[in-house]
Amino acid sequence: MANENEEKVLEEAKQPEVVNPAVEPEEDRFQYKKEDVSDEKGLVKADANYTAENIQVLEGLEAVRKRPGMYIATTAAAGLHHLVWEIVDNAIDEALAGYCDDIQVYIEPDNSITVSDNGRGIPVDIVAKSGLSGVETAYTILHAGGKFGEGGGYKVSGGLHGVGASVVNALSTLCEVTVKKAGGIHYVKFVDGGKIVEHLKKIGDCGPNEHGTMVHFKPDAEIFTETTIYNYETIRNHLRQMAFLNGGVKITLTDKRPETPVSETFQFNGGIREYVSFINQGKDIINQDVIYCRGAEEVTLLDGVTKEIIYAEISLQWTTYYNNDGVYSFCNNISTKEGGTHVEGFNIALNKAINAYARQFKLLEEKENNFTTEDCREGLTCVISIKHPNPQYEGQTKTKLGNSEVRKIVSTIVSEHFRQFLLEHPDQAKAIVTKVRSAAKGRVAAQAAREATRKNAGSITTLPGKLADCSSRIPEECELYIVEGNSAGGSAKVGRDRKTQAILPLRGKILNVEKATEERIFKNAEIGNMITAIGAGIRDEFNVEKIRYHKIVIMTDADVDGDHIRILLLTFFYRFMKPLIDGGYVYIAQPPLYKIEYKGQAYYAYNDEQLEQLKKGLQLKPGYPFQRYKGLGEMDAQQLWETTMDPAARKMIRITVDDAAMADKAFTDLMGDDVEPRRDFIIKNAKFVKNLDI
Ligand code: TSJ
Repeated sequence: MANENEEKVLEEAKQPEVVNPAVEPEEDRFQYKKEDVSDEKGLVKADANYTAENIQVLEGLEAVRKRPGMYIATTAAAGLHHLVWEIVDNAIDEALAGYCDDIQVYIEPDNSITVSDNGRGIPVDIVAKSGLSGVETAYTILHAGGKFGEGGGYKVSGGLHGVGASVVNALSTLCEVTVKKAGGIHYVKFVDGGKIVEHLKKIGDCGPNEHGTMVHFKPDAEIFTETTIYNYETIRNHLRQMAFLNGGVKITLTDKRPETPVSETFQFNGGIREYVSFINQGKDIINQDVIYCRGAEEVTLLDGVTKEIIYAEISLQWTTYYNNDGVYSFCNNISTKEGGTHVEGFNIALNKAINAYARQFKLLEEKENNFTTEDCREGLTCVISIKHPNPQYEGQTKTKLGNSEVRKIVSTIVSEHFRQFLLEHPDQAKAIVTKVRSAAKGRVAAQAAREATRKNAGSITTLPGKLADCSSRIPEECELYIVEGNSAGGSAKVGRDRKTQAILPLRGKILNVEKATEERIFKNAEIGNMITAIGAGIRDEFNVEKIRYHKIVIMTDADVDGDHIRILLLTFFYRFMKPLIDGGYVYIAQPPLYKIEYKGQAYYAYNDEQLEQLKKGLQLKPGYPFQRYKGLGEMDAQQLWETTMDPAARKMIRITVDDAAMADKAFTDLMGDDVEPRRDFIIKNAKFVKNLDI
């Protein structure tokens, strides 16, 4: 379409004149009402063309700026990243509609973001409803969603963060959209939270077969007050997950901030099958072939007329592990952390199919009880991904899928494919049933030990003898130090603040809970002590409201053994008291690595850089002696308090898990028998460890 024609259409539709914020006071434009038009107010004549509707548009974006929390939940780092997810989602939708297979994401040197795709390009012609071009509709009308053109599938990414490109615009100081389509390059630019600089305009020609959308935005530092710096790992993990969940789509991330840009490409033609393989990397596998189930069903929406299709995909594979939290579920590419009807449907079908198969082939005797769902899920890694036109979310964090029709759809699909797989692969089927059977046996055996542990949990009289408890009973102010070795434990007991700090020394290494059976875990004294001291039970029965300490601090030596113990402890908390990690109650103490004595005064350094700074600051001669701590035991009580335990002076690392799948994999890598991966613990954990000064 020719440029002049477009401009004519715009004119005819009585579009607002372009406003140049450089020459106009911004406040006036936002507060402007029709009856206020007057030269005295210093408004340029062009403003008279504003219609009520257009004002609403602007006010809409202003509302987002006033209360950003309503639209992106947080203006902290997570919110900053949500802007990227939102824009990328739009490109992924285009890929799901079948029109795009290449998405590029750039972190620009100034921490702005560029996302481009090779899709059809956002429609550039006028949308009847808004009277604006498709591009401007998407960018200025709240919840315009993806339907700014005709046809095409439903917008999949309409869930938690599917807030619309307009929200990104509202929260950015700069937003540029370039669309290549039908031989033309079209461009529009917004500034200062969505103020249009000049209407969408054809700025050049492109080849007749060239098409795509490119968006560049810079988040507003006035909104994102905590940080405007993007985290490479966070973006990388999210894009990798998107590539797994949308098999075949190629997503490239390039970080242009380093001198030499860093680039990674994700494309998984196997989709969620490869996702399961990825999560299971390094684990011993029960069934070599990842089982894959997929199907779709047409439903009529609440209006009784519109027909839409619900898609479901499930892939699963068992490992020899003992965990039963390996089910990762998604709706419209959003993680449903609290599960929901899709997971329920899966559980039902899984349980029925395994029991039916076991009975049919006499792997389960007539007199024996059915396997439970818990038995079936031990060691199972499973990804459930559904696409739903009208998802309903429930639960505390609104991450639980509520649509009841989904239960049946998923269970039917899983039943069909899974039963067929079992029949076609008798060896793998038998291996699965054997695994499930051993889980059932373990469950019965663990029951007794579990009973015993539960009876003890929470009662003060039975607190472990090794625990030096604090005197306060206010969990919010109480801290539990879990200390490697008896000698360091002794120093900690003497040096601590007795009112708020409790000490639990650990003797040697604790059990690797990921490799041990549940029965052995319950019989392990060190683990029993921790469960009792924390006092809130474990697993399903864990009640975070009952924890006796709001800070659980792991204090180990800065050596390989210390690393190992720390990882074992984290694995234990992750597997048995996950809400403790989710709630940010777990910390790692940071003891100093070096001490310099100078003029009767002790100086500490926590890393090599600090050591160098210290030497410089004190103007020490080369060769001036300093002590390198090999373990906590080398510090006396006073030193331990001053450097590591005194809340006023200490530094600790707070553990957070923001991606269960990632964490599970990291733990598994670290659990391996190689020393190397364990050594890189802190580096690897950059994924889910946040530095915090406390
Ligand atoms: F919205 C947005 F700006 F955030 C954005 C949209 C950002 C990015 C990176 C890509 C996209 C986008 C939108 N890519 N592709 C599309 N496609 C459409 O908007 C589109 C194109 C054609 C038709 C049609 O029916 O002809 C329909 C749609 C929804």
